[in-house]
Amino acid sequence: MRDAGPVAYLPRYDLFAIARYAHVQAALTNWQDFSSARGVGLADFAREKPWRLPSLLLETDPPLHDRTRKLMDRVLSPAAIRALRADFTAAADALIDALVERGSFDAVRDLAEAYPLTVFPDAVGMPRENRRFLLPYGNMVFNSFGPRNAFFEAALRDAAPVLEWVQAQSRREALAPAGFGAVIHAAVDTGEVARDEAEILARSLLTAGVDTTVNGLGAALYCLARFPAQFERLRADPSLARGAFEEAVRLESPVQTFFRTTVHDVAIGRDVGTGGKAGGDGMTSGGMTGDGTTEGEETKGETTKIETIGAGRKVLLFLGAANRDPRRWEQPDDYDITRRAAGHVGFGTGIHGCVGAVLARLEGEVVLTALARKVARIEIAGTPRRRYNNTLRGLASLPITLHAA
Ligand code: OVM
Repeated sequence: MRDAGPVAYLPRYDLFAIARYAHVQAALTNWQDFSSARGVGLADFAREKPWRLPSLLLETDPPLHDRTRKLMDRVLSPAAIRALRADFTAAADALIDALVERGSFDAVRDLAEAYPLTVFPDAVGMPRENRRFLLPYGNMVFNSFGPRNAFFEAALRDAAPVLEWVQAQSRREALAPAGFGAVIHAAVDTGEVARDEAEILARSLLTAGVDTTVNGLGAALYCLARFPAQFERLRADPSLARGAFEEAVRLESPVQTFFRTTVHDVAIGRDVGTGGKAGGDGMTSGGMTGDGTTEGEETKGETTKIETIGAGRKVLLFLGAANRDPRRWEQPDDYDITRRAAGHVGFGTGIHGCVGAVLARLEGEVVLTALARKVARIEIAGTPRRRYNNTLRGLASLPITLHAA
């Protein structure tokens, strides 16, 4: 799809696809042309009723988004995250000690799922019971951004029994007086958000806080297991842990795709340069009408077609493809923990850029630091199994053996 041009049309789902780094980056930072309010999945909320109340964060545009995002920025502020560091580090050290002792285990279930399922609901202020219910719920939501295919239907069946539970956990009464949930609900008292809005914002944490980091940690473990020379470098210098996690998010891109909807005609495909040295933003909007190819343009020896996407069309942004675009990255398919991975779009970018990225990065850092200090070698001990999802890329199972340092 990258090589097909700046934009490709996918007839099966009647949508446009953008897969080159420069154009994905430009679309993500252009909320004026690329709206989130009609849903960031294939379903167009202007035509079909959403299966749940839309997220007040993910599935909104300014000005509503500015108000809710401001609150969530405060909930997940650097200071709030700093306060968690000691507990998150202790939990990572304890878990890795226990797993080294055990030797062989499933890196997905016993580490990538186990770690976020402990530390994240604690930080939110959730009760201990039934935390695993967050997994089928997240799996369902991320499948629901895609077509109503077999993955979607299976995920819906798996999640049906926990839908009511998730809703109940978002309520003020269900959440501890200290924690992210309480901070959201306290904003009702100051009039910043309404009570029903606070519940939907708390739901965002429960939706987006677990499966994402499970697949981020899973990606990092899978990379370190497959690239032993990189794990050696990490062991030699555990301060590379943050970079090792970031590079895994770039390479594997646990969240592969998100949709936007054009609010008017949008022209795509002007020369946006290569290698991130882009001059223009790759987009011009308004004024151009019609559909399909408008004209060809010569740019540095490469003919770039300018296409106009009509108003009200779904556009699929391929974050994973952008993160491996050879126009932007050297040796894009290599896992290199000292690469300058900054600028990757694995956490999105722009006004909808991941609000929880600071927390994800803390989880990645402390888990990889513990591995670097306590483990001499990570051995793949069985056949990894993929978990297929319409949005997420990750594994259902990764049998490994840890050899103690
Ligand atoms: C939300 C939400 C749900 C899924 C993903 C996400 C990656 C946010 O409910 O706000 O961001």
